[in-house]
Amino acid sequence: APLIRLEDYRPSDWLIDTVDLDIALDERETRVRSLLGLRPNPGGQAGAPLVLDGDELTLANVKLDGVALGAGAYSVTPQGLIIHAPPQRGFTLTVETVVNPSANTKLMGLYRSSNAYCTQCEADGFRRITYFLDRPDVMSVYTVRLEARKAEAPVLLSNGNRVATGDVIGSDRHFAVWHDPHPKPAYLFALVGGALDHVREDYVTAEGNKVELAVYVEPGKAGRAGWALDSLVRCMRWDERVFGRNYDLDVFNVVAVSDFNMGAMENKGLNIFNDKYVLADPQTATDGDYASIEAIIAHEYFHNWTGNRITCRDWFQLCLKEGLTVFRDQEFSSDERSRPVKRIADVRTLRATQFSEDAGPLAHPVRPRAYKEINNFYTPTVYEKGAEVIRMLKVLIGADAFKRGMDLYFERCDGTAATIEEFLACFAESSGQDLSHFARWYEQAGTPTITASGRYDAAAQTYTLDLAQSTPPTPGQPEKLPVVLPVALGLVGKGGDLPLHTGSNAYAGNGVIVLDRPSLSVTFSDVAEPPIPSLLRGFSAPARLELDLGDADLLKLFSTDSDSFNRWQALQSVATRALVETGSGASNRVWLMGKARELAAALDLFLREQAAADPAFAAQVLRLPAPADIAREIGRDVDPERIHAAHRSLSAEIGNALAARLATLREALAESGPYAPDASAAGQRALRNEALGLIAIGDPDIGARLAQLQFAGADNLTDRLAALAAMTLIPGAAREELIARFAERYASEPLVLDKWLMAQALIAEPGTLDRVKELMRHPAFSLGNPNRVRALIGGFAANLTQFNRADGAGYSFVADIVIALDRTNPQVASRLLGSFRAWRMLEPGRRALAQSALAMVSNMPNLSRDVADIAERALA
Ligand code: BAL
Ligand code: ZN
Repeated sequence: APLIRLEDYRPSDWLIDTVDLDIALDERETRVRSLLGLRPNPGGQAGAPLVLDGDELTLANVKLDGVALGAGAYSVTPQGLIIHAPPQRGFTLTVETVVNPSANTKLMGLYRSSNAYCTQCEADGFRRITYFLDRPDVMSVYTVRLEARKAEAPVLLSNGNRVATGDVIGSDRHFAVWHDPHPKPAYLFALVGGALDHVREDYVTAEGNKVELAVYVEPGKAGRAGWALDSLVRCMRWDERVFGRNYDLDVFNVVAVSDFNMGAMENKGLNIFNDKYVLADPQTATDGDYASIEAIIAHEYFHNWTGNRITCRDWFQLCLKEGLTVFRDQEFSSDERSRPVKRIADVRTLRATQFSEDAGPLAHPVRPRAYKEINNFYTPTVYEKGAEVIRMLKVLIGADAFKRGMDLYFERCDGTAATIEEFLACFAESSGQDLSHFARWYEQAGTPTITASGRYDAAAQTYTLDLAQSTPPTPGQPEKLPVVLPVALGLVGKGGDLPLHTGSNAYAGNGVIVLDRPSLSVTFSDVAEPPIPSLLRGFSAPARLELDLGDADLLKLFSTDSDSFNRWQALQSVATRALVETGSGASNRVWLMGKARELAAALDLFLREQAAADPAFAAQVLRLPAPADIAREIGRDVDPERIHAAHRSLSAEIGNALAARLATLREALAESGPYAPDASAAGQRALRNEALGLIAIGDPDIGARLAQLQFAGADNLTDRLAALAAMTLIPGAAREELIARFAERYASEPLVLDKWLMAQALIAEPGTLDRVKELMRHPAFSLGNPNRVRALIGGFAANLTQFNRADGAGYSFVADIVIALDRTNPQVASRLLGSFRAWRMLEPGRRALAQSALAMVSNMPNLSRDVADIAERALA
């Protein structure tokens, strides 16, 4: 496949102002008639042929200005349709194609899910519906007529506003016409047809426009659509209040489908969702699901301004809409729930997904410079690190300048396909700051490490902080330059934060040091006592921090820091250090037990005095860093079994030492009243269930009994699933029985059974591979459904010890599935292959086995571009 480079971007030679689609839906032969209003692009190359993209289409006929084109006037290739000598003026092209939605297993373009028709066009699926200039900088006004058998598809939806409906006289068919007045790129096109139930609500925007909101779901599931609708109303209000953004159409529809490659898609006025991120009731969704639904509903809605009205000039600018929109949804969730807890959860995700991507062969900049397959760049780096970059920008220029910059961006770039440069220019202007150095965050891959140490001079009453940064090499970028790191900090004394006095120009004055060079020192004056530095407060930059601070000082920060994030981080740092020492073989179990007792003592005090005040925060504190975090920290010659053993020992010792405290805590937190999904009730459940997990590891007998009781007595899925998860830690007949009971109870609930599949795939025991193979034969599983694959096979690939079995059987199993899946759904296959991203840091035996599994995939003939690209980059 050719390498597509940012530097080769040039504007389209042709523009399409209007698109009139007439689509007659049929299970096997959907006819698409497209009337394009074309004209030469003044910014393009004059006299160029018209090269329309197309993929797996059957062309029925093509007309120019209404006249059929002769055979010599055009060519059809596997990549598209070329009109050799189009007139050098405005003209219309009418193209009729036939597609088979039932045969579309890639879930890109028009396909069937359950009994409905739906589409997914980002990044380049529209070319699988009709021939088109399928690039985001070609923006058109769409009018769409949909027609289908009334019985098969009573609901017909597309983008924009519905302008007509009616019956097709003399047939069993009907139609609907939709018009979207906002010019948009083809990747935002969508249609839905089917027999669907819905819930609806009227909404009036702050500007006074009435909007009909609706959430469509499979028949019989309307009772589970309320939370999504409620979330939609809340995020619309929030966007009006916080970003001054109002909605701009008469309708806003959300549709849930059960076969979907991504989480959801922001098609203009018609968001299509993976049903996992819409459907919720207390019996079939967990607290985590409620929170994800709220966040993803908001994310897709927020795209209406950051993505749709202002879209991307090209796919290299993907972070322009994704990083910014993730930032916006994170802010929304922070305002709706607990800001510190949300930050902790987001940083956990960032480290687990983005830091690990950055540390391996798939590392790439937030704005990649080249790609072979853009679908492989919907990554944690583009999304989550992209959001971190925006967050840093806000810290650097301040909230006011950030807001003015956003307003300027909305005003200046509305209706355009923009670039990162245009985006940053708005903030340079609003802040008066030169952001050219900051822009390096978009170009340079890799996770910087900040090294920090401090010196107190009692005589001079000064404290000097030495900071340095470095970024390890990543593919294609052997040498790294310093980036702009905002280091939010405090100096913590006995009675809390000390005042910060400094004459340094690196000190921004608001508790932030800007580390923008290889190293710098900042001296604080009038420091009356030796302080403990609290650095990177709120995780002010997406970096690793190597802090010259002993465990005793960290534990002091844990109990006294005014920054909640750093309190949590301090304890995590002590635990991480202990697990790295033991997991790398540098220290033994006896030493680890000493550390466990120190941690347990600190936790005991914390739980006694503070857990009740903020259970959600306390739950985060109780959850130790995951074994995969420790593997990444060790970074080389990783032995997953040793890390796992250290993790278990530490957890068991803490669980044992805290047994009484955890039991009391669980009783104090006992559920009162029926289930409610709000953050406060969810926080209590989170803490109770975190405690249950520790008890299960510390004392399996008590843990098993508590888990069984909880399973039997629970009135909601959160608690039942937590009981199942705790039981999976305890081998034996009782576990197998609970697993069986769970499956019986939820036999008709595929999304719940996904969690059941995953819980089993994550069991850290040698029997898991066979169990997973067995589960592939379970009626709940299907290789054809992305959610099922991600739950069972994706779950297994995330199982540190079992995917990385010493005999390599985990690797060959996953590699075989990647190859099989590639024939039907390359996107899901390539995602799964990404599970190998950390292979280079393994000890030599596993490294060789992982490499040969990757090579086996890479050597297969006829691989998709998606899988070939990941295999090639992973092995490079
Ligand atoms: N644009 C793809 C799905 C999302 O990020 O919202
Ligand atoms: Zn998005």
